[in-house]
Amino acid sequence: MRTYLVSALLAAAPAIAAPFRETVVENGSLKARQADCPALPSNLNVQSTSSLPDPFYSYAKGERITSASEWECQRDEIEQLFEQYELGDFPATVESVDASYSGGTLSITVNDQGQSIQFSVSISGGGNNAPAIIAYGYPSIPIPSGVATITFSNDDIAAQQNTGSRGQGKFYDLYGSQHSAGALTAWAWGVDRIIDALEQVDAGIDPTRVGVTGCSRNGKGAMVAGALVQRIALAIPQESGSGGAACWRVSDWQQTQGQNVQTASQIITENVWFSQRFDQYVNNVNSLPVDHHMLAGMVAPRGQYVIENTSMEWLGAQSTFQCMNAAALIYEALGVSDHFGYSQVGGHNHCQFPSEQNSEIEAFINRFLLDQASVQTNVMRSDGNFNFDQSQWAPWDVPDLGEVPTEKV
Ligand code: MCU
Repeated sequence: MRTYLVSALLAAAPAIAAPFRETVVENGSLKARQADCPALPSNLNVQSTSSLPDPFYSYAKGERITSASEWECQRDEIEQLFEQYELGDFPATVESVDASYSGGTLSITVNDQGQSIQFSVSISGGGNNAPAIIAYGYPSIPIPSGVATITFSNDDIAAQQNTGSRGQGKFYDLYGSQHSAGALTAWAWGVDRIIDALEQVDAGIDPTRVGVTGCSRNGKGAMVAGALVQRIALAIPQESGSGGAACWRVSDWQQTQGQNVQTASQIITENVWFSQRFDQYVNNVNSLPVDHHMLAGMVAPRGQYVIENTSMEWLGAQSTFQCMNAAALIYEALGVSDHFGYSQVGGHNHCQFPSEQNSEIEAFINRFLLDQASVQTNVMRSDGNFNFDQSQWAPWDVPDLGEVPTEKV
């Protein structure tokens, strides 16, 4: 059992204007706001917009960003907006994490604010510093040999039975049932702690090569974990639909076209995935300063392969297509278009991975978890009859920000 005191390291860490904050404190769960990022004004003056908000506009600066060196602060600003409008607070640091590993079980104790909680995940197929994929619930994608599977019972961290699950689960045992975080945020916090634990004990896993996946409600979770946990190298949200790869604005528009699609106003009546802060916006999503192209964009420049299913009307097939095409523009602006893939194939049941996507997912895993830098990961496709309507949904200019520095390409 090893204890790792993040707060001690934080105190010792000089205030470095590092391009990526994980590099400030090694092996830690540091997620402090960058002191050198311009602060968000207390009054945002959000302009209502029926198209997707401009992801390059900085409220803190009062203008658009123009260079990749500004991306870290912009990503951080977008995170603050998501926390404030949809997700609730993502606890920045924890006091300490204790971890032990034995017989395929990684046991994790998190101590914070005078409380502690314990949870464990099971690891199969690791060893010798292998990469791994954290699967929410169970994996419903093919995971190749050479890549371990870490099974994460995310429901233990935050329950998701129905709206009565609000404030239930280990996250809330630690932080109180009134904490603003919705379940998606609480699960991402759990992922952050799993990586803390992998950094502390030798569980046969390389903590710098960890992906995350989940399907459906857990697919929403996988996208949010990729967005909030910057130590995740590859996000693979599968059939996440509304609340994940769909944009609220496009889903509302689809509903006006007579489709039976999940919208913001419905989703908060179904479950506790989002913070209660979101409730006041669901009937007027045009007033949100964000939409989910920006959630997916927060993963940039890290790897992301988004899987959707054209046969599921409820997920918002058109919405995820438009939304993820807009997200791809964020990767494009950063000069890393091929770090993002979108693949939408129907004709199969929900959460059943069709074999025709095998080569795509393999490519993303090979490139971002198995360090095969030369593998081609250009994927943007749908078997639906859709065209990206950029002038309707993403009418802003895509700047050439220059390439953002990345470790894994
Ligand atoms: C696609 O994710 C959800 C969806 O948001 C819900 O409306 C539906 O009830 O359940 C889906 C799911 O998680 O299916 C397993």
